[in-house]
Amino acid sequence: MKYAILSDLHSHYKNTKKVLNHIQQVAPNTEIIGLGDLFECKIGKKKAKMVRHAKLKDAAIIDDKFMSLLTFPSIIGNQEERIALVTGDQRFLQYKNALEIEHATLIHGHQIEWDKTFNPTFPHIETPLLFFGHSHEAAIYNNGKRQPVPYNIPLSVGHKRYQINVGPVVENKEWCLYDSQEMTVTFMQAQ
Ligand SMILES: [Mn+2]
Repeated sequence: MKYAILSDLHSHYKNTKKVLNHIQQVAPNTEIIGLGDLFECKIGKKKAKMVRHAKLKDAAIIDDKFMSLLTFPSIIGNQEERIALVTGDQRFLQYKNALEIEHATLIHGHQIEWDKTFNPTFPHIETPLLFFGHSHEAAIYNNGKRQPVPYNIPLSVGHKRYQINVGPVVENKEWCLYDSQEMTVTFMQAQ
């Protein structure tokens, strides 16, 4: 089965549309899954500690045009958690913390421990592959060791342990194609 995995949309209509079009073009009939931060919370981390019962329009960037693109399942990101916190709107908590697909675990990445230089310490998981986002930087690690990101070339992952940061939709229009039959991962970028 083929999966198109995308993360960190941050309510960006144009780039999300471009990524979805690119997926449609190069990998039609692919199962699309989001890794969270679908929406942009307008209230910062610090301020959010003090804010409750905010109006949705004051707390998040959400419009019908962008909503109409969200036809695929997603897990939860820190933006959804914060929007739910400051507005009390439970709809933003409808997403799971993690999802397991064939040989792969999907998380947003805010559950990962990041040091000051944004080096992640990965949690122990059952599957060989871990897909995540959050830091807005595509990356691939084999057993925790970082390697250069190959774009547009299917990387054969076999059943080795790889941790894959799919990169952000919002700045870079990036996404990953995962083929669970061939066991390949391809980093993609829409133009
Ligand atoms: Mn994000």
